[in-house]
Amino acid sequence: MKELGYFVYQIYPKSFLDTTGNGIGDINGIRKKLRYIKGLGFDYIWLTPMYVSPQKDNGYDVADYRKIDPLFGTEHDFDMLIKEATELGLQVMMDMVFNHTSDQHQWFQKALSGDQHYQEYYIWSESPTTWESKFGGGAWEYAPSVGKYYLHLFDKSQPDLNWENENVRKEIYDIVNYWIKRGVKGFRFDVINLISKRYPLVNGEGDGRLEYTDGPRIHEFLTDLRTNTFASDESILTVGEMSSTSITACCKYAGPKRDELDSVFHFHHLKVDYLDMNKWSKDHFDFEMLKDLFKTWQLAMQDAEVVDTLFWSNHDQPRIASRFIAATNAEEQLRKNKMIAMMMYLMRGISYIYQGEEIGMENLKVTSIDDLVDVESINYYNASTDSIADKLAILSQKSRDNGRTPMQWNASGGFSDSTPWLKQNENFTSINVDSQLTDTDSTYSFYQQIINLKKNDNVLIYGKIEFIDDPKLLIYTRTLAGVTYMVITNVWNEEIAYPAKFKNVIINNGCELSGEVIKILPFGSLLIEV
Ligand code: TEU
Repeated sequence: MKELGYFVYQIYPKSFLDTTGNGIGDINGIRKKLRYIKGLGFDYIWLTPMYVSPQKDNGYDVADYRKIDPLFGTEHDFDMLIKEATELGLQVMMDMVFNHTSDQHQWFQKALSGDQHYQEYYIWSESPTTWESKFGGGAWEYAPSVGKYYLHLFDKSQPDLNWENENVRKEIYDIVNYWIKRGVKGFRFDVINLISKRYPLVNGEGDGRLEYTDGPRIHEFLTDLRTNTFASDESILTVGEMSSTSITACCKYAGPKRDELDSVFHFHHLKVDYLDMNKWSKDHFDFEMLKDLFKTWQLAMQDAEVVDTLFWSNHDQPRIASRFIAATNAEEQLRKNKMIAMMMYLMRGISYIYQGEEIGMENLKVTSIDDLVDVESINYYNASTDSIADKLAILSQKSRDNGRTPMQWNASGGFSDSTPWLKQNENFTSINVDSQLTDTDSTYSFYQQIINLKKNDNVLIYGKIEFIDDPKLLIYTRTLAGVTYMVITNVWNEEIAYPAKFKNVIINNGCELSGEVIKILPFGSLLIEV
């Protein structure tokens, strides 16, 4: 399981670097920064969708799976990106969106104009179920030209594909093989555990998710997908994004036989600040839940020999630097950023770090709904009966756009010469790449240190993980061939004492080690050999 030591850098191209001056990041912007990414120690870059798309959901609404959207550059630019990345030792992972297409995809357009062959590519009903869309509202939309409703688990511009139809599955294999031929060495499959719907379609409980999550034919579909595509190349790394999944299902998706996927993303640990599982709530943090989730999932995945993934952020998440307990000054924030990195990336799994996390980029202060572009955020704003002030406060903590604001490259922003497609966080004057590159005590330098430390230490890559119960601290050990490391992390803005004994100190982030007990400052953390 050599991939346990891999580090993947996630790029959201629209917000990475604009080289044409149109306010939108592009492929040539990514090419310019490949050395920056390699310099941090990464093995892969994961690119979120850049295919032709009307951008209703920022590219997760694909209108042509084989074409790069001119918004991001040319086909040649893309080929050069693959070439240059590969030369630097960075493999390219593409994002494949196969639960749904855009309503602008020619399959759906043909379906709407009465072509029965293509109507069978989608899911239709005359009497829709009560399922809810993940973006709010109902999951069915009436198509007058067809006289039926079509299913859309996401936006109404994202009709769900009918995986029961063998023709659809074959189209998908062809698309994956097309990108393999172009030199892609990794795939992230978007909400892939939602593709098998349970028939006959019934309302089911609540929002209906049990009727299509980890559905009856999912393992068969994934095995067939693998056999017909990436099974041909052992070096291809796959990861499935799993929505509301279970440990049991994940142990099959990425089990030791590897006949489906190599690894999985699951999200329970990123809902510990949802009050009663409601995303649109604020000022909540359940530390016990976070601890239990890490322990339960890490141990279960280790026992089942499943490759887990380690991540705090992506383009759907608010910024981790701003989550959980707030820091009250810059010194605390820096310690918090370092603690956050140690807590996550020294566990067992492939690490995924999202652009900007390595410099501690923070959430936006949303002052008006006009600051935001994200369809999910706007739907929430329009549907919620909370006061405007509450809605803006909640969006400042939870909107997906918090994670999508343009990269902060230097003290003048550095993302684009013109107005960015999404407001840049005004704190770019103090939080930016330039100011951190040469500062050995910066968040950037710490991420670089952690990545290189882990990549060169088999204890941190393969070591057995065990958790030590503590009411206030999150503590775990990694052990291999008689060597044991301990990671101690304090998520609170208060000093905590812990009676640890150690042989060596590997990283000390804000701890006093001189007395009988270790004193851990607010947001402090420690990596020791015990
Ligand atoms: O996201 C899947 C998904 O359901 C969530 O991450 C969702 O955005 C979140 O729960 C909302 O609170 C994937 C993509 O990562 C996302 O950007 C797309 O919008 C979505 O699928 C549809 O393709």
